[in-house]
Amino acid sequence: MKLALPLNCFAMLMIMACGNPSDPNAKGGVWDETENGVAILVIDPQGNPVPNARVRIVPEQTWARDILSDRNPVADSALTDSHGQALVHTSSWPSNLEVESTLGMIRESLSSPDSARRVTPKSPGTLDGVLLAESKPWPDSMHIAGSSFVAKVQSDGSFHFAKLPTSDYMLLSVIADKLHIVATTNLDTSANLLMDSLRIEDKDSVLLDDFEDQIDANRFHALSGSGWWYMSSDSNSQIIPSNPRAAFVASTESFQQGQSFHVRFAIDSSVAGKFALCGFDLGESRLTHPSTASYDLSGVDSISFWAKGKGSMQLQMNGLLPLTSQIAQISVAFSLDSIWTRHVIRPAQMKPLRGTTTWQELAPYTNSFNWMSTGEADFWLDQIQLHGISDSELYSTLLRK
Ligand SMILES: [Ca+2]
Repeated sequence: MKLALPLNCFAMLMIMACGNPSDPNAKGGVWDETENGVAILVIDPQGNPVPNARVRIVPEQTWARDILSDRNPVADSALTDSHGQALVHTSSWPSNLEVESTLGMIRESLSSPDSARRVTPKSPGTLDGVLLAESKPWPDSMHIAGSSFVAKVQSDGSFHFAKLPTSDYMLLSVIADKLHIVATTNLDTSANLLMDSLRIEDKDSVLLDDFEDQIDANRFHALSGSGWWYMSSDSNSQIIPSNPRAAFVASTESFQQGQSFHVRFAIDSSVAGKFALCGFDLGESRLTHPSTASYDLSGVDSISFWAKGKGSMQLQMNGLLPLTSQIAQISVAFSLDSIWTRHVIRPAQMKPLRGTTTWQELAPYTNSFNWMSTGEADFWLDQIQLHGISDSELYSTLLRK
């Protein structure tokens, strides 16, 4: 999670402060109480406490089960007191914190209990959507993954979220007792977002990323977590720019006038063994342990992406084989053209990178994709797609009871 580091650091500092016996403000008891929850302080931008703010906590692990069972996914809720403080409890992590007050709203993902969470609500946005007639019969309601937010689908196929905090969101509906992914989006403060012509169907492909948002994770981040990352053989082998988010480029060179991923590989290829790679996890699977997070790609019949630039690249697919707990990799080499070119990779083209793992062995346990170069390369990338599988199938482990 992109927010994890600064927030955890903040929590650590607060815990240290609480633990100092000479600190007159020490409140060890609060920490005891929040071993299974969050102590929250809601303040306005001037630092004044916000009383009567509604605080809710929604565990990610039980969210799908609760929605499919027609139960409220909120584990606990409370109102802030006159000091702007409230306690909410859960023993299930990660969980999402939702705060709603007259001042506005805020939503945060927490990976562990927190004894001193300090938040300032901001103006909410709205989200309106319209389902296409051909998607009939329409579901009764539209849910937002990992949240308490739900909107009724009207008889004309429209739905309306009157107030939502800034966040990235995944919209889902229950159809025939299964959760289906409808769309992903991200909402800014005070924005009024309209998503029309929404389709509910089991598509036979998954658009993993088109780089049209500013989130340095694949399009399913709101459900699965995950991010774009770099890795290199040594500190002199680099990918530029060094921050993946700075690599999202909207220019006349981008794919179909949109936003694309553009980096330069700066690698001294005269020295053997040097490389750099950029890639993303299909999901962190915050619901299991990160080291066992994998997704079943057995149904995938091809992987496609658009690329251009200069240099030689490899697409690599990585997984963790459960029997041996070994990281397995398969890969395919391709050259970059100066014009946007669609690359379609079929399973048979992917060869073992280390050892003898085949596509058939690795596909059920895939956890990430990356693009690697062992020399200088100018690399544009867009429209990364899996074919032969739907998004709801790919993330089915996160969408069932
Ligand atoms: Ca794009």
